[in-house]
Amino acid sequence: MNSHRKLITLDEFTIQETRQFPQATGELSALLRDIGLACKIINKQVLKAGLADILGKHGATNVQGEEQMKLDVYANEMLISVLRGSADCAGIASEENDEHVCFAEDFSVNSKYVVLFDPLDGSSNIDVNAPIGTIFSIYRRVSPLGQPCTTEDFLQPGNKLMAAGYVIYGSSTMMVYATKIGVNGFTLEPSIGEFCLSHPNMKCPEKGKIYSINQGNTCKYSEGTKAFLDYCMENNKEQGRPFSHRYIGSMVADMHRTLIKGGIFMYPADKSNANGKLRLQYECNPMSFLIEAAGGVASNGSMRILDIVPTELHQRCPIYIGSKNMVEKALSYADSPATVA
Ligand code: AHM
Repeated sequence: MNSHRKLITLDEFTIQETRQFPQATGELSALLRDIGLACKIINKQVLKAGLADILGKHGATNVQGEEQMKLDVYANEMLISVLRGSADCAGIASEENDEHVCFAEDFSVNSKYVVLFDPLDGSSNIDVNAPIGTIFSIYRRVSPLGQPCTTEDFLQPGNKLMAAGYVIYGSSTMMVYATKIGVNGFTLEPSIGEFCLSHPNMKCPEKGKIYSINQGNTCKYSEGTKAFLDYCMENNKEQGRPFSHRYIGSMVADMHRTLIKGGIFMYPADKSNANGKLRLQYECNPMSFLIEAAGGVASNGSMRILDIVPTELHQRCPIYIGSKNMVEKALSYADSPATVA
């Protein structure tokens, strides 16, 4: 790294961003910093994941006599604990909890925002040391201040999001988040324990060449999805050869690549899952908000994901997301790809 280049930390960046808006109170920025803090603590634990068997199996006690927790449970509890202590969060909803949690402290009931998260997405990848991540999103609550938050605060469509993003625990740890003004990425500098701006103003390439899907499920896909996959595997018009296929099976990692290199990530409906697998409020909406802020496109096969009005906290949603050219191409095969054959 050029030693003369000024390091801009996440904290400094969010403060500078707030100053651009004279009416901003700094509460949203503070919340982003709190999420960053929780994820730094989770990262420390993720780095030790391979040592679980050495330190003691889950359900057992480790050498310090502390009970070992599954990493996704640990991540969930850490996010809840940090956000409960935050002056800027009225409550949370987590993929790991059946119901939302309202924080009862005096400062919480007067907080403007609620946070939704998938604490450890792609957790089946932990055992094989592949990238995993935390996905988060922030809504301004619709319930009155001074009272506990309500279900309605968490069932808002993605087009009402104030901010959303993810932390990827990969070969380096990065936090990428979007507000309506753009997408920025911060790499964790382990020696100082700070997220530092490394990817300013991220844009998803308009044209991509990579498709990302669990192709092993092809027999269950609709005829439209199968036809699009055939197209991806042919010498297509765009590049005169087939597209490349990449699938990590960890949405954060597959989306991080899609954001940087372009392409399409899909988790369509199939014969066994009429709405696909991924959750609207914890995975599809935050990623759709982020990719749109980066110039990309996100659809459920028939409509913009951000315009779907959620009816349940844990509802699932098919997703086609990424570079404009590839998502539009996939949707052109929509007889529809979201419709199960
Ligand atoms: P999880 O909540 O159990 O981690 O599942 C979510 C993950 C996503 O990260 C990923 O895109 C998808 O499930 C992979 O599913 P599949 O193994 O069916 O391809």
